[in-house]
Amino acid sequence: MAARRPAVPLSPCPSASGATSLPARLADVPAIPPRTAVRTRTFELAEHQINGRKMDPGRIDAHMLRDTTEIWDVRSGDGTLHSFHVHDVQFQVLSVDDRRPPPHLSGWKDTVLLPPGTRMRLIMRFADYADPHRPYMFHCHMLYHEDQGMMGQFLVLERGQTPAPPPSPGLRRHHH
Ligand SMILES: [Cu+2]
Repeated sequence: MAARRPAVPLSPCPSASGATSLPARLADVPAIPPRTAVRTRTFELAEHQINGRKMDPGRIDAHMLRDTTEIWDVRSGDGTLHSFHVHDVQFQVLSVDDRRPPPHLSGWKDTVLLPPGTRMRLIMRFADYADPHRPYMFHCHMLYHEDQGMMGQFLVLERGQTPAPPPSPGLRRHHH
């Protein structure tokens, strides 16, 4: 089969009259109302730990019921740049240091950058994928930090489910 190559020089797309301008309105992001949150959890990232604990595959740090909404109050507490990444859900940023988030933090996120001393309130709904055996991770996404243990795990449960004991560490996989 003949190799396909782009024309040289490239010509503009036939309908390119508005191609360099963004539409006035991008995707709608329906705000998750804070009053729907059933609890607030606090996470301080410092010294390669979260809330003073390193990742332990044998410890579940939080459980929540499927179909509930929570606020996670996250802070970089050691004068270092961190980030915060949550598996399973996408979240919205309610506030950055008690102010409304800037435009680039107003959409759906799965990771936020946490400058030193910064506090962000995140809101998330655990809408899917309850499983008493398989926890989800949350962690700083700087590889060195997470590898040092700046990570925790949570289980999403159906009403009436009880958490299974965590499997042995050798059976566990984590992907970023
Ligand atoms: Cu970090």
